[in-house]
Amino acid sequence: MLKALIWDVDGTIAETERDGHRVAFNKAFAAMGLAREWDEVAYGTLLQVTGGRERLLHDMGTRADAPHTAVAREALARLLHKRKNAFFAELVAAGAIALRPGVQRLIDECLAAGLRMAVATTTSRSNVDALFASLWGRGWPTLFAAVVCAEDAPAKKPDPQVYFEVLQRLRLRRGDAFAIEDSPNGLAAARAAGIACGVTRSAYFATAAFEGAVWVRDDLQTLEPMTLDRLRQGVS
Ligand code: XBP
Ligand code: MG
Repeated sequence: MLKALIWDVDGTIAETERDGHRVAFNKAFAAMGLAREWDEVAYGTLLQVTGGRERLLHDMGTRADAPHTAVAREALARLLHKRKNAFFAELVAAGAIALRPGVQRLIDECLAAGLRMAVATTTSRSNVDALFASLWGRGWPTLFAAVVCAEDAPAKKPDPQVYFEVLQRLRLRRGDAFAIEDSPNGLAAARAAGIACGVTRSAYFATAAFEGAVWVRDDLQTLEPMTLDRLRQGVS
């Protein structure tokens, strides 16, 4: 029986990538005097690399103006990532990012049906805290029974580590949970953990293939008022 719904964050709960993280990365580049800007298209390609610091390192690997040693690149990536997350927190605190359609209704329905909510994300904990505080206020932790972030599961999606960690914290088996993701890497992570997964397409993955998803939707608004079976099967 279904006992928990596990949420991805970036792209699933909110469209954070294009209007949040990308903008914040560009502010960090400018603040550190780097002549670099990730436009919307380029950022879409970079999203194949999960993890902001890993994304920065990957980009440096393709640039002639990047530091030459691995140590110097790592140091720059850490600094930029820290600045980026601070800018991201400022952006979301200013209300720049809203919940995606249907998210609140699904959370309300699941909680009313006795399901526990959890989070499985490759983003930093500070980003989750800033975003969720802007969406639900400082009391947001009461909504979720487990929140697993990059610091708790350093092997980023598509690695299933983050999902295994959620299951462990909830003391559930994989068949007791259902995941919601927006990206191929996220779907792959949930599937590798043996967790059934539905996909709500985000802006950057509007045309991606999602083989193995239980269902694929443009957003969660099109999910009919739910029964637990409907959630699993995507029946409407
Ligand atoms: C999200 C990510 C993150 C965010 C930025 O993936 O890959 O890296 O882009 O967050 P998912 P950080 O939606 O699968 O969790 O900069 O903190 O990594
Ligand atoms: Mg995502």
